[in-house]
Amino acid sequence: MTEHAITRRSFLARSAGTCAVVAGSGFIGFSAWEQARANDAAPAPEKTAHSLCNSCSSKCGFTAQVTDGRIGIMIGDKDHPLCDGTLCARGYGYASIAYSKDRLTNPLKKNDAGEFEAITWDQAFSEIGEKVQDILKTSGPAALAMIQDPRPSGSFYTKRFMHALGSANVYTHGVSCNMSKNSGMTQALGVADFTSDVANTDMVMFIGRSYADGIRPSSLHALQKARERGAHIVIVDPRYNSSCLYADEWVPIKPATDLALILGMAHVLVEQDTYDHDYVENYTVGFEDWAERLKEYTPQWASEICGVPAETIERLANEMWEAAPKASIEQGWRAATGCSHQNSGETARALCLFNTLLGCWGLEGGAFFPASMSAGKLEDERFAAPEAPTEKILGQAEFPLSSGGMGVATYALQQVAEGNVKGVFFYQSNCVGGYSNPATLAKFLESAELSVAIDVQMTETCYACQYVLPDTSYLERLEVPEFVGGVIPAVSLRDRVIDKIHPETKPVDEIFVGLADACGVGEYFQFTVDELADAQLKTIGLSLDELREKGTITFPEKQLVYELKTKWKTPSEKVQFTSEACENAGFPASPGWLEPLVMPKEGEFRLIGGKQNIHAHTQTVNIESLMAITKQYGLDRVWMNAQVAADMGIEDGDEIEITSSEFSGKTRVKVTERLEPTSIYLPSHYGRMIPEQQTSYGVGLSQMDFVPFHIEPGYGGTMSQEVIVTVSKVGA
Ligand SMILES: Nc1nc2c(c(=O)[nH]1)N[C@H]1C(S)=C(S)[C@@H](COP(=O)(O)OP(=O)(O)OC[C@H]3O[C@@H](n4cnc5c(=O)[nH]c(N)nc54)[C@H](O)[C@@H]3O)O[C@H]1N2
Ligand SMILES: Nc1nc2c(c(=O)[nH]1)N[C@H]1C(S)=C(S)[C@@H](COP(=O)(O)OP(=O)(O)OC[C@H]3O[C@@H](n4cnc5c(=O)[nH]c(N)nc54)[C@H](O)[C@@H]3O)O[C@H]1N2
Ligand code: SF4
Ligand SMILES: [Mo]
Repeated sequence: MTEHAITRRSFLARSAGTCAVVAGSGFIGFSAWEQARANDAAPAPEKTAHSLCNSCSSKCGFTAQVTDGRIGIMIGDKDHPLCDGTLCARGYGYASIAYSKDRLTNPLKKNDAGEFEAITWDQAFSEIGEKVQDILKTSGPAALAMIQDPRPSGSFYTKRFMHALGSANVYTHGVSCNMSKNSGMTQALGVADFTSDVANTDMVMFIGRSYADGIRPSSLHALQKARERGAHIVIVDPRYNSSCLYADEWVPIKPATDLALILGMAHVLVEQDTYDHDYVENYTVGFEDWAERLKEYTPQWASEICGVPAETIERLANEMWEAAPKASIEQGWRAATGCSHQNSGETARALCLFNTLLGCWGLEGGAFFPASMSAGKLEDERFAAPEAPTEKILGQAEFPLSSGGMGVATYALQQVAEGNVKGVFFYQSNCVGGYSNPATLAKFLESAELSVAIDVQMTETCYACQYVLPDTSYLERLEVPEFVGGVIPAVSLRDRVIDKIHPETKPVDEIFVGLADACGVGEYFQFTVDELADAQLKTIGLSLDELREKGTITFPEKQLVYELKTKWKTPSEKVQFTSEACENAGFPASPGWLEPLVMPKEGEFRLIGGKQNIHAHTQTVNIESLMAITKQYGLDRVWMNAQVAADMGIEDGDEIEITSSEFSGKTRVKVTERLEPTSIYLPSHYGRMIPEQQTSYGVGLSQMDFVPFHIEPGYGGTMSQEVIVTVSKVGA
């Protein structure tokens, strides 16, 4: 038997477990595919280099083969905790951004007619530097803000630059992602994240989280293992999402009402006295307060709000208790707990407290807290950090529960219109296109004295700015090492894979050195990124050369050990059924029912979003190969419940018009039984109206266009699904 034949057979065998997903959601068994490709006859690469995917925040590590100066085969790292040996379709597709015909190639400045003109880097740096210094003189450092998507060098350089200028205002995309989840969890547990041990669980409930759509490879692998082990997998979602292919049960729910479901399940366990008494007595505070509050939240009460039958609520609670401690509700990411509704933060808090009743914290099959590793302190004074500003990030006072590390970016932009913020930078962020209502955010930015977007392609955010600076693509630059938490933590490198393609682009480190020099704080940037990366690695006994060679290095000595977690980083050092900070922010001490901001009436719908496994946010729809899949399967269609559609005389494939208070748009409909009747589901990625993005221009509708600008009280989330729409058939 030839080597190729063996590969082919193992390819087929290893693909078997993922066949169902191929049919349902449009991707293949990647690890098998990678293996098969790697072993196929291909031109010998002239070099290999290691990088981190830049398509989503998981930043999976991979080794790339380079042939004729172009990237070819990409092989995901087995040791990378999030990649787990597999890249997803977006990861492969997105690599072609380097060669996109729509790349930004020169610094641009908007002229008086509102059109962009190419300028030199010297002009860009000196004009931006002058304006920053003016703002500092007239309004002080708090009048500057930086909005960035946390990537290795991006995080380092943006923060250092802003701190050097004296400003604490460094924001992430958290407001439109996981801000309320992290903040609610912090109130209950004192940490912002936990990981359900899905691979080893006996029962797991997913509430508004789909591993097979919102992909992180390691999570999807864990789900596959749970399925193979015969774990009880429950998906609570208004939509039969792609993860339902692995599940025993789809529980359709009215969106924005998950809090009622969780309170109803908690009521059952507390009333029946079936919860982990030992854990609750020894390692928590405030249980009596929550138990008292839960009395009114019967399964019947919850059912009327969330639409899940009372018997199902009771059964699910009991099944979770029977499986405990090898059971948990998974934490979610964006949809139910992250940022979508007025009650997202409180939903996250209640979710943690329900898991506490199961006594599952830290145990195998329950929920754990990933092990981590980081670089030590850099001794060389060239790297000494500028003094951290003493003020809090702007918005912390107004949204006291918001996770300080992320900041309420949308509030910062609103403060531009109020005249309190005068200069705004965006690094690798399509804030205007995706954090809240784009028209409102763009309007806020009109008042800025200075606005700068650093990107690789023209976007809604670039359009709204005065200056646009072209970064290299991620394949063309080295970044600082990325430390990744997991069962076994690791460090991984994004290295230069290919040579720079457009001579007038600059990598992130050089852009910030140039900006810092022009703004008068160049003394904090007297090193190259190579020197910095090497110095960081030296603090843990490694070197840049070694990491270059290996790509990802693990720390097995730091491996996670399962043990009941009894110490918490909360003010009481216990799990907090009651939180003083929540009370001070106007919430009840322990979480109770909180109405969503809006609820659809007869003839109205809530517009919900959700990821598709071949796209990431707003940035991959302009990738030709990925858009080709969208077009082939009509993935840009909006979903509508079959019964509702029949009642309205709407048929599959019809063009419909969707209207909210902010926007009206037409698109084709997918009529389906896979959606509960009060929702309209709009896939999250489409509706880009940037002519320079030639591939994505005008395909589908953008969820954010429909959403009013508002901010979740206390927690700061963008409430991206607090929007009512009506639907009509075009031409009817
Ligand atoms: N393909 C892909 N994968 C990604 C990303 C990406 O852009 N594309 N981005 C990464 C990032 S940054 C994130 S934040 C995660 C997001 O990961 P997820 O949070 O899993 O992503 P979503 O698809 O936004 O939401 C999950 C599901 O929630 C459902 N849903 C919507 N509203 C509600 C509700 O009110 N209640 C309940 N119970 N369900 C609801 C949606 O139908 C959807 O199926 O994905 C990560 N992985
Ligand atoms: N419409 C819509 N809105 C969303 C979402 C969605 O799916 N759809 N998802 C929500 C969620 S969960 C999140 S986490 C946020 C994500 O919000 P963002 O973090 O803003 O993510 P993207 O929308 O993908 O925009 C990333 C931007 O980075 C640019 N970019 C890509 N590579 C590089 C690079 O190498 N250098 C530089 N300088 N720029 C680069 C892209 O061109 C793009 O403009 O959006 C939220 N809002
Ligand atoms: S999950 Fe996919 S898109 Fe995200 S970093 Fe990994 S390979 Fe890239
Ligand atoms: Mo996100």
